[in-house]
Amino acid sequence: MNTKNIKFLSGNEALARGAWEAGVKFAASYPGTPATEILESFVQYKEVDAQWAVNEKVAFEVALGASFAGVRSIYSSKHVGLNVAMDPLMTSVYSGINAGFVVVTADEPGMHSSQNEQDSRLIAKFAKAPLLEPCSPSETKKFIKIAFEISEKFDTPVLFRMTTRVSHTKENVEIEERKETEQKKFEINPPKYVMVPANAYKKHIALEEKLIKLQEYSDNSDLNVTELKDKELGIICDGVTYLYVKEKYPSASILKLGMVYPFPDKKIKEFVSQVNKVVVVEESEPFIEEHLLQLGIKCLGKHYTYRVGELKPENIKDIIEGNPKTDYPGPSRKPVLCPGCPHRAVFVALRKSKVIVSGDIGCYTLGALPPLAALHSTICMGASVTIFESFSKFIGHDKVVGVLGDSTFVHSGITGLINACYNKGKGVLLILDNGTTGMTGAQPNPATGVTAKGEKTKKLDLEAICKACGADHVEVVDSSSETIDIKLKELLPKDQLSVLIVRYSLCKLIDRTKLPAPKFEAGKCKKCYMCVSVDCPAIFKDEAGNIQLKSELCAGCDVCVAMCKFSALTSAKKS
Ligand SMILES: Cc1ncc(C[n+]2csc(CCOP(=O)(O)OP(=O)(O)O)c2C)c(N)n1
Repeated sequence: MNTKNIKFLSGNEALARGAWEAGVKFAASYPGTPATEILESFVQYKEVDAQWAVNEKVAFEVALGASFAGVRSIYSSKHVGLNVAMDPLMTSVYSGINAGFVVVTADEPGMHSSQNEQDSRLIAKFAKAPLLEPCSPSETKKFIKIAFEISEKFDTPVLFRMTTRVSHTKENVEIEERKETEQKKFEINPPKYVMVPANAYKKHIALEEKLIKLQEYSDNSDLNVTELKDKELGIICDGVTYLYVKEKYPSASILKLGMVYPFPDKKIKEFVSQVNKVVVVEESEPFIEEHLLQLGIKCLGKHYTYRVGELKPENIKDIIEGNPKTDYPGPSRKPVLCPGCPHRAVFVALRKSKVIVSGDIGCYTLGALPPLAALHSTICMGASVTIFESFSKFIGHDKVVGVLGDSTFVHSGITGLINACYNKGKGVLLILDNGTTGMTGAQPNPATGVTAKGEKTKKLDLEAICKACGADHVEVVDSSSETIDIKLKELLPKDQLSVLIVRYSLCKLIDRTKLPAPKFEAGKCKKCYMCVSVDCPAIFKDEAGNIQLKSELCAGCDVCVAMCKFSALTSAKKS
């Protein structure tokens, strides 16, 4: 092997590399674990116009538009992101594409950083789109190229399912040259591109016929591989599970599905006829298992307990022996806001005010955890504003506050704010504007004024847009607890909808500017523990009940200093 042609790549990096080699010219995404690094990897390729879109629906549509315009194009997001893009997905399978179009969804079994676990294989069946699923970074690079070929051969978007382990595992991957693709002409063709009922009806008939052809392809494709060994045990699996099975049952016969939908029915039946016991080993939902049952094939699937959480190599034996899962491992450590995070002071003020807080998804969701415990609902991106509208109507606008970040506001908060203003909602909405998409690793968004490629661009004026949405009062404030406290007291009783844009000069984590840690005088400490109630990793109570301040972790925000009534903690900035 020529080592010059080898790169140590994660699954996400291999995916971007493979798509680049396949001549992709456009990539759009919205950040989200475990998919974020896909778009971040595309940024390095000058031939690819790579963009962070404002949300996944927009990302999907601009990418589909690029395909219609004639260039190979790719969409990527985390699993819940595809929910946001479901509307265009469901109809783009009717219209079909022009140049190859691949839709990547990165599922997160175990939800290390998500609000739920979803199995996107079910979306393939629902949307009637083919779905490919690799087991490793090398296979990801190989499969993504095939995905573009399938897309063009069958005139369809192709779903490409990654999972956390495949996205984030690294291995040596053989790299190849880019194969440039000619831009295809966009032919005006309303029966194909205009999905009104009369056209869509015909397209639905065509789609059903296309699925039969895709099933034939799946049956004949090398993406689905039979490995016949010991005929006592035949295992059907897909994705990373294949590697676990190989590790634990190296002598078993295996049918590995790389094209999971449409199912290769003939290959499945043939495999089953050659082995004595059939077991399906799959992560998340019993997608393959249920299909086998539909085909009338007797097989052992997994106990329902394995639908929750990641599948681990050590689970394989229990699944094959039909044992339920007995442990649901919890998170290994409590997530916490970074030292110096300006969100902290806001939640200290919200906790003090005793308001009910409808929250959202971002770093600030950590304000829900004790001891801050000042965020009381989180469902999906943008839902802080809409739930806040109903809270304010049915609980009282002087008792509730909505909180979301700048990226989330642009993603799906704006429509909620228009709705709240239009429908006469009242109360106080806080937009925590740290100028970045912090939670997913500080990607720029329209309120940052920088593109994915790091170029300066038009910066969204949050104040102007809130006013245009219909907010009665819009004000930019700093993030100190005192300011938030004063503003809440002033604005909550008012019969109006107020938006407070809590603007931080810079997210301290990204800025890395460290201000001096406060001084701590143990002799003055009365052990009231108010300082540790701000939930900062830099200040904590030791086993003996004494306060410990780790100055090497401290970012000098002084939120703990403000909590100390006995002057045991004093700001180093003042002296
Ligand atoms: C539909 C969907 N897309 C993406 C994500 C991943 N995600 C979680 S929070 C977040 C945005 C956070 O940015 P912001 O609202 O500015 O808050 P910050 O983390 O900077 O405080 C993203 C992209 C998600 N959970 N759901």
